Amino acid sequence: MFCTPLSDFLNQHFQQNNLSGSLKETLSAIINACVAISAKTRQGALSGVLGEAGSGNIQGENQKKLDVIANDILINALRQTPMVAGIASEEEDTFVETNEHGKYLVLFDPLDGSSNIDVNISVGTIFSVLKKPSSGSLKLDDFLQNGRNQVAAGYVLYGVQTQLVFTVGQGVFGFTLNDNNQFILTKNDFRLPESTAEFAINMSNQRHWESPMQNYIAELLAGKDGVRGKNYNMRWVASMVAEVHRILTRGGVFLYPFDYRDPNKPGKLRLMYEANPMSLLIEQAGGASSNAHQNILDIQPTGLHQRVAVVLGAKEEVARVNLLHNP
Ligand code: AHM
Ligand code: MG
Repeated sequence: MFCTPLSDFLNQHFQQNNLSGSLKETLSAIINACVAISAKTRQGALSGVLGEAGSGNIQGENQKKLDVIANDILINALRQTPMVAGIASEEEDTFVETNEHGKYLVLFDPLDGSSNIDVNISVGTIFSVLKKPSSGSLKLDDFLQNGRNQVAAGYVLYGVQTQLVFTVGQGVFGFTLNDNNQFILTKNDFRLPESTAEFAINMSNQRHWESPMQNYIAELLAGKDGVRGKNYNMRWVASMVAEVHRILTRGGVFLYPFDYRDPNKPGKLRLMYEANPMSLLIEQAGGASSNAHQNILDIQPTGLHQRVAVVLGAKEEVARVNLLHNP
C-alpha cells in the first residue's frame, strides 16, 4: 500500500539529509507547476491545446501550443517563488531573471518529446536546479556550471500515469499522481542494473554516425553470433523522459549520438536541461553517462542551448561505447 504524500516525504528527506528549506520550496514550486501542465496535457483536444503554436524557438524548432503553455506555467510559477533568481528554458532565447534576491537557478525543458503530443504518446518536463554562484545581477556565466553542481534534478512524465522522479543527490525517488492531484511515493530508490540487453537509438540516423558508433550498434545487432554474445532488444519512443523512465525501471542504454548532419550540432539533445539532469538521475541510480568521450556531468558548458552527444544507462554499455571511441 502506497501512502506517503510528496510533502511528507520531502519534509523527512530534507531533514534527514540536512538539506536547505529554500531548495525544498524551489522543488515544490517546480512540481506544482508540473501538476498544472499534467492537467493541460490530459485534456488534449478537449481544451484546444493540441497542434502548432505558429511560432519557433531560438533553436529553429516549431513550437507546439503545449510547448508554449508549459513554458508559461513554469515561468509564472517560478517568478512567484522568491528563492528562484532566474530560469533558462528550451523555449526562451536567453535566461530570464525572476527574483533579485533568489538563491537558485532553474533550467528546464518544459515539454520534452513534444513531437509526440498530438499522437498521445508520453511527453515530460525535465528540470535541473543550480545554486546562483555569485550575488548581484544575474548573468549568463552564473548558469554555465557543470552538471556535478546540480543540487536537484528530475522529470515529470505525462504518460499512462503522471509520474515524478527526482534526486537531490541522495538517491532517486518516484511518485505517482493520484486522483486528488497529489503525488504519492511509489518507488523508494531506483537502482539500475550494470548490464542490459535493451538499447534505445533512432536507427534512421545510422548512416550519419561516426564509425565507432556504427561499430557499437553493429555489435548489438549481431546478437548471440557477435562479440557481445547475447541478443539485444530495441525500443525508441522519441521522448527522452519516457526512455529514461524505462531505463530507470527495467534497465537499458539510451543513445543520441553525434552525427554529421549539421556540423554546428554535436548531437540533438541539450546539455543544460536535458543531458545534465538525466545524467545525474542515472548516475544516482547506479548507471553512467557519457558523450562517448567524457562523463556528461564533467563537461564545462559554453552556452545555455549547447548540444551534446548522449549515451546513458547501464554502466557496461556506456563503458563499451567509450572504449570503441577511445581505443
Ligand atoms: P524536443 O526537446 O524538441 O522535444 O526534442 C528532444 C527529443 C527527445 O525527447 C528524444 O529523445 C528526441 O528528441 C527524439 O528525436 P528524434 O525525433 O530525432 O527521434
Ligand atoms: Mg527537449
